[in-house]
Amino acid sequence: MAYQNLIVEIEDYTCLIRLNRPDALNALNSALMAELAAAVTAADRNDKVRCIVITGSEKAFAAGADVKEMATKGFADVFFDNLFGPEAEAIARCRKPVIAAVAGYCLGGGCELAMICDFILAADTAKFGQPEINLGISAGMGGTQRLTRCVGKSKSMDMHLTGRFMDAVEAERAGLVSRVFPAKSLLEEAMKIAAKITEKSTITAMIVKEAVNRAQETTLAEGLLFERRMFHAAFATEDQKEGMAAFLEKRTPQFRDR
Ligand code: CO8
Repeated sequence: MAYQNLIVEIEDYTCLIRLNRPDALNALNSALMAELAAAVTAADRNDKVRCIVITGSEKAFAAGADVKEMATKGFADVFFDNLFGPEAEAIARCRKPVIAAVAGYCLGGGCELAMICDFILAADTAKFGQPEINLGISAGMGGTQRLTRCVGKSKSMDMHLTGRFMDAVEAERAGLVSRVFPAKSLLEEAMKIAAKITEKSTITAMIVKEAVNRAQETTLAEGLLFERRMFHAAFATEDQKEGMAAFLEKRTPQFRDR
């Protein structure tokens, strides 16, 4: 598929998706979101992909939903369009690991998109924020829910109510970001981390993703039971036999996703 707002490359089992609206700081318009949902869904179904990296430019991961596109819309327009709901859900439904590599502005819908990903790597230039309140709206693609689960109620309220930006150091301290790199090496480091993930059994990586996500969505008792059952299920895979045999034989495992 030819994309107008993305650059998509697949190499060595990693699908790199670059948001590409440089004139608008990668603002998320309907066309970009539809392409992104399609690209992530295609990568999820592609046997040549084991990990996905979503990134933007040096200046911006994404400066939010496209204000120019939204400004004149009324309630009925966004309600019947279900603005960005299906696209966000399609990205969240991806079963393979998805990494956000964030440099520069990561605001509003951009921050929400990064939080839909499984973890966030940040450049030291990254600025996170939910400034929707300045536009007379609230977050609408998961910000009030995911940021709160991520950084706790107090900091989430602060971010949403003041619209202030959080730098990479604060974001890492707060648990929004897993690691911070110098801006120049962000993408290289993100691709190295993706490559590490592609060496694992993709079946196991997908089980891990499902189980960790359960922690956000269910009770501790249900989550623990789900984890234990998935742990038991892993013993039905050839990759478990290979992983344990390789450990005992002091060699690198050759996973076959079976
Ligand atoms: N939408 C559209 N265009 C944008 C956006 C945006 N969010 N952000 C930047 N741009 C455009 C600017 O209009 C400008 O274009 P032009 O040159 O044609 O005027 C270009 O990008 C460069 O921007 P600036 O000149 O403003 O660059 P600065 O470096 O001076 O400032 C900032 C950078 C601070 C990032 C500034 O651009 C800014 O504040 N942007 C808006 C940030 C914002 O409010 N984001 C939240 C948007 S609302 C949202 O995300 C809702 C999410 C819910 C979606 C789900 C719906 C259900």
